[in-house]
Amino acid sequence: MQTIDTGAIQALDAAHYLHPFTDHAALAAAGARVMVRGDGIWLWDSENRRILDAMSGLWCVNIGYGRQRMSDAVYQQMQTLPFYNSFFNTTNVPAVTLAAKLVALAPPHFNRVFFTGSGSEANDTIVRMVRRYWQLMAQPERHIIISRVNAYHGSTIAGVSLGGMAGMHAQGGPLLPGIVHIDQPSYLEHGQGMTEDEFGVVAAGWLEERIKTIGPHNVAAFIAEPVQGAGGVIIPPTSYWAEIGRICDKYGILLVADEVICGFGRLGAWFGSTRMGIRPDLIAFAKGVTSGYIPLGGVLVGDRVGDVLTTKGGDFNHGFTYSGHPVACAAALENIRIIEDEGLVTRVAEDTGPYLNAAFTALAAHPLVGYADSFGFVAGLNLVQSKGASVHAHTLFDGDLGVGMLCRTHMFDAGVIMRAVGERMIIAPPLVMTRADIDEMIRRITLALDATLAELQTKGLMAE
Ligand code: PXG
Repeated sequence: MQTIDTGAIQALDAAHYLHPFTDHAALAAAGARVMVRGDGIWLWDSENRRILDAMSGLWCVNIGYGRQRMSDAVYQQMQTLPFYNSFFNTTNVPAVTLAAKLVALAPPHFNRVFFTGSGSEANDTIVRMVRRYWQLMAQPERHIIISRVNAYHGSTIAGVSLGGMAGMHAQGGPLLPGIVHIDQPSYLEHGQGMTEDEFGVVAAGWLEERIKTIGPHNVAAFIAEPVQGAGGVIIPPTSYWAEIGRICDKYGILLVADEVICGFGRLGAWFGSTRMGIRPDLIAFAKGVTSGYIPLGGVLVGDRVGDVLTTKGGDFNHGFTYSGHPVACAAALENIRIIEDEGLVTRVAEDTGPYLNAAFTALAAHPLVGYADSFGFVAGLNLVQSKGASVHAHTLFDGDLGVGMLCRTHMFDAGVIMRAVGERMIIAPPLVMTRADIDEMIRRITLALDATLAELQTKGLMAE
């Protein structure tokens, strides 16, 4: 085992390394946690603490850490052809093979793939592609893309504009024009007085209202995550997506599914759209396509757009140096083979997903938990100050108290990584988790909830 001088790394980190989404003064004061090693669902930090990674890195390490087959596949491709571009009438074997494999896994109307280096670039590509499509269809006035409040679509300028994160918008302006947002289908936030299915139809209706306000002839596309991830694992009611599909069809609007988190087994299907009954025209993917071992993203292009892009107008003037990177594509191919060989998609759909659902939703019995839900291998629970007769009658914590962050620290102390989105605590565990692993994760989460409750009681922050 390699010995690491934690203090020295932290000092260099504070001096030179700008982290994503980070308050650097606070980080420098606290010192960064130094991750050193991973194996399966476990991580080790530089102090040799073993931590159960219930977030799969950042929603991506679907096959778990330390897979020899991945190292071998990448090593072999690096030795054969570490890089070549796909411009100038050139291609490479891993990119072609992966494109064909993705098409085979996707719903039948998908026959083409555009590769990028990340999820943000995938969504930038979607904006370029949607605009080009309507230009080629001689309807360039269709330029407005409708997205949702609290959506996350990346951090490039198109990504931040498509996304609905207030904090990012506040720092990112002026944003890309021609993007508007409707509310998210959060039953907890907006569903009072309705059943979940009634609420799903109401929430989808917000799309139709907005289309009518803008004028359908001006609307290019609607983009959404099948289940909102970074926004706090917002699982829409079953009725929502069917109604969204009907509305997009009615007005001829392109439907874009951002599957950067939901793809590659996370929701118990190769693509979350399938599980949610969505029939998208375009799919953004990244993360789980390589389980994060090497960066890769892309867009699966349905025939409605693909047939137009490839038969009209000559060049589509868009692409990246690393589009179809052979090493990244080789990593994706091996990752997909591992998912297939181990039957992980079916396992999540039929075995570990339902098992997680039963164990996780039972956490709602904890005095601090007002609501807990899951879908496939994403889950979230809401911390509440006191419980009322229904989920809409709980007393919520004042956001300024930072209760979510406090709980996150207790999670880490209990040796489990969980994300806090306000007072909603979320997980997206590696798909390789067994039932026993799930039990161990829930045991650690429960310990941390108990510790959080004890601290809140000591501070007088729980209701009497
Ligand atoms: N779409 C979705 C749905 C995502 O979750 C992106 C696009 C952008 O992907 P790249 O590869 O450009 O990061 C994402 C990324 C969080 C968190 O805090 C989530 C993401 C990224 C960073 C933080 O949960 N998702």
